[in-house]
Amino acid sequence: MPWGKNGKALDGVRILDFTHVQSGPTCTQLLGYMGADCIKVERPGTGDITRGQLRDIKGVDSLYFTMLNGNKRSITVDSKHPKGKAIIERLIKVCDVLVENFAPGTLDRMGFTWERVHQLNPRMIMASVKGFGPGPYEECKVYENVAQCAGGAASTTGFREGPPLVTGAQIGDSGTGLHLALGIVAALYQRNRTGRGQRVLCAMQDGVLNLARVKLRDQQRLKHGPLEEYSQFGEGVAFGKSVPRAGNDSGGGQPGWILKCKGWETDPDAYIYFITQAPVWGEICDLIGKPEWKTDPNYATPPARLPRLKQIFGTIEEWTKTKTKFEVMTLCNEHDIPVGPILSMKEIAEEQSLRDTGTVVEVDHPKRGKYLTVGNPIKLSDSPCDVKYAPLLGEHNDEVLTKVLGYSAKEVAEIKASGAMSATEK
Ligand code: CAO
Repeated sequence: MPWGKNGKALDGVRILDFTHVQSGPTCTQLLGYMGADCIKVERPGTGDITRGQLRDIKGVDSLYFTMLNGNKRSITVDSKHPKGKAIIERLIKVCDVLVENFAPGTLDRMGFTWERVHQLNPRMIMASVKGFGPGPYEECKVYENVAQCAGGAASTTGFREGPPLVTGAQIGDSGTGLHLALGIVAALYQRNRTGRGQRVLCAMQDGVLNLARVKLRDQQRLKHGPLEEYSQFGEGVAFGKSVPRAGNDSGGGQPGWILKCKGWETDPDAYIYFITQAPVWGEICDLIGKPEWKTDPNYATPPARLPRLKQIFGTIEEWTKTKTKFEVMTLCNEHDIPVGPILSMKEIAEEQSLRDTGTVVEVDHPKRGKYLTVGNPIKLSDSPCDVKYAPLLGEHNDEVLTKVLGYSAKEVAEIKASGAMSATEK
């Protein structure tokens, strides 16, 4: 059967996309990549605030926005205007999913409580990202790094001697968007049986904690003794009451560390992540010129190596420093030794294999011209992903009003004259 003959996985699913900034848009963009029709409702005039943030080209939607809103349609609706509310109600009736990540209480203030939405369309799935789940912080606004801190990631990231650290990977925003997308697809699946919609809630704190669960594992292990795979164990530094920051320790059962490679003095990314995986320990010893370590009782077994990881990685580094990160990668892979070059964003942007798989995609935008975005990282063999440019603000106003909502030309003219879809004519 030809690839993609059956359309896309989420063909026929229509989404009322009330998202903004990053967490919600990540979710709906993914669903759009999988074929859902995402109708993004934006505030007239400005739209999603990110359109104007971190702009690189004057007057053109930012990359922040365009890289998170591909495969969507945009309509501008003032949700506080009576005619705007009427449009949203109509959208609720014809859509399958409402996705939003407003601050707590915002949607209720607009008049779209879960009860109201459910009454308008009992089949609708209403999916929300919030910073925190029910509890003491549920009313709080939350951004990426707040979630990283409150979800346990920051306290366990960085070096022991330094302060907590946030990571560049947007595990709070994009990570929670991913969780939400899974919740939506599961709710759609359940609706096939029950005919009923339901609420889906992902709190960013929960999403981060889910991704940091190995650290909660270690928290519990601490009760029974030191964490021997942490390099601080080998360095003789006592553990406190909480999981410490572990630098570049692997966090798993196979010790690893980031090592310098040739050119590190001038190139900030001339490093490699090196894992001393136990099954290939012999190959590692031969490769770095330490064959005697294979039988030396101080190095031959994983438990014997744990207290001397720093020294072991120091010795391996003497070897990696003589080669580029790509040479180390090639040499190690010949022996199935797991290593990973530290790739800069420049290298990733230029990496042909990522272009070939559609993970990095060049998109043509009517105002910006060509830009790179991240395509669908989830590859479905029978659901091709064609990445489309992020819509201009209100680009699909007429199309959605007439073709999706069935307004007549006269009604469209009245709506427009009322100011419900524009920032100025109220
Ligand atoms: N028409 C009219 N008004 C609109 C509108 C529209 N189409 N869309 C939004 N608005 C209004 C809202 O009604 C709200 O007004 P009120 O406060 O008067 O009710 C106002 O815009 C602000 O919306 P908001 O509260 O969601 O946005 P904010 O800038 O105050 O806060 C954020 C932003 C991200 C902190 C908050 O939305 C939030 O905590 N979201 C949940 C967690 C989350 O997703 N965080 C991740 C952000 S990065 O991905």
